Amino acid sequence: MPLADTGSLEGITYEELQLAARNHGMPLEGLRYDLTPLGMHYLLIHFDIPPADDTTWTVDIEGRVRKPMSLSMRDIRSRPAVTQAVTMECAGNGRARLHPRPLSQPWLSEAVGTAAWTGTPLRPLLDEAGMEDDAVELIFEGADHGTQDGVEQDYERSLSIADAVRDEVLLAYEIDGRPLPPQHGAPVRLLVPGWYGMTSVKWLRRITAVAEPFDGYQMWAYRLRDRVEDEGVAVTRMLPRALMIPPGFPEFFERTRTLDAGPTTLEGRAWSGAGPVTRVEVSADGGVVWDDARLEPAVGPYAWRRWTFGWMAEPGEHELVVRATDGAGNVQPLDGPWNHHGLANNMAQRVPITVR
Ligand SMILES: Nc1nc2c(c(=O)[nH]1)N[C@H]1C(S)=C(S)[C@@H](COP(=O)(O)O)O[C@H]1N2
Ligand SMILES: [Mo]
Repeated sequence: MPLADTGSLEGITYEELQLAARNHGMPLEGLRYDLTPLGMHYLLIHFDIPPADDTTWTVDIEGRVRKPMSLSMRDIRSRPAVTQAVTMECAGNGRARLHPRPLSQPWLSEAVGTAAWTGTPLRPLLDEAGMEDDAVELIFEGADHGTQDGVEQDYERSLSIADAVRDEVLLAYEIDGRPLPPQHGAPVRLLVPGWYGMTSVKWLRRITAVAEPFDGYQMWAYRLRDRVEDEGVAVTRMLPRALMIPPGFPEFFERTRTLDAGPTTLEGRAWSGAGPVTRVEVSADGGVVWDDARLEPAVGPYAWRRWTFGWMAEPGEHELVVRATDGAGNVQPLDGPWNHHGLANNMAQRVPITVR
């Protein structure tokens, strides 16, 4: 049985609480805005936010390149700039609704946000550095440091050259027209639109071209596997998801919802890493009968789109459910899928509500 968003999380651990207090989500009423107000965007920080001095920071491009480079923030800011609206979601979003609950950051559904990111495209920098013929991947290294599962590391993720040279991949240094705040990766981060957030390495200080696929800890960790010893499948682009602003008003502690009977407009946002979603459906009876929601244009090619749905709320107990379908034909499932780390779980949101 899928847990409702307001379902019980028996036995939540101190360690999960500790992570939840550091890494906040976007309150779902934030789905109201095209661009998530700064500070309301979700955050995920594995270790500590590292100190960063804009005036001495460099991003070094090295390894299997013909001309290694060391770029200051002044160099990066003086290059051509692009601003694009991007919806970012944590691959662990929805984790805490799985049974049994994988122990990590206990997201319900709120690990998402959309921002206007400004940065310089990565590709021209790679062209200037000149990839050696045997280069297959780039490793992006953050300045944050810690241990996870006993492995001491700087946060590092890789991308294939083909994925890294796409036009939309940026070295981003502004969010919503302001310098990146420390928690979002100041002074500069990688931004990979369409992918789950783990790939957009914050506090970026090194890009290393390598001749072998990178198998660092954070590459191992983001794989779909039933058991920890399985090889698994790499997590890459975001699966489709629709979310709704919980209608009516909440009870403070349990977050249960109450709504007055009558016509009401349900609304929310939907997105996918395979391009804009093409369909959003709403059910008011727990997922038996579905009707199409109305879709508004996407905020950008890599950003969510708003949906609305007119609902005649009749007195009684209801369970609202919403699900998205993307252009590649992926439909949000009603259950699971369960995997060892609780990743890429895009099961449909359920909102129990009392109509009075
Ligand atoms: N250096 C570094 N980059 C990182 C992380 C991190 O812990 N360290 N977390 C990743 C994960 S898992 C996510 S979901 C996104 C979150 O980005 P945000 O906090 O700006 O929303 O950053 C990614 N980049
Ligand atoms: Mo994440």
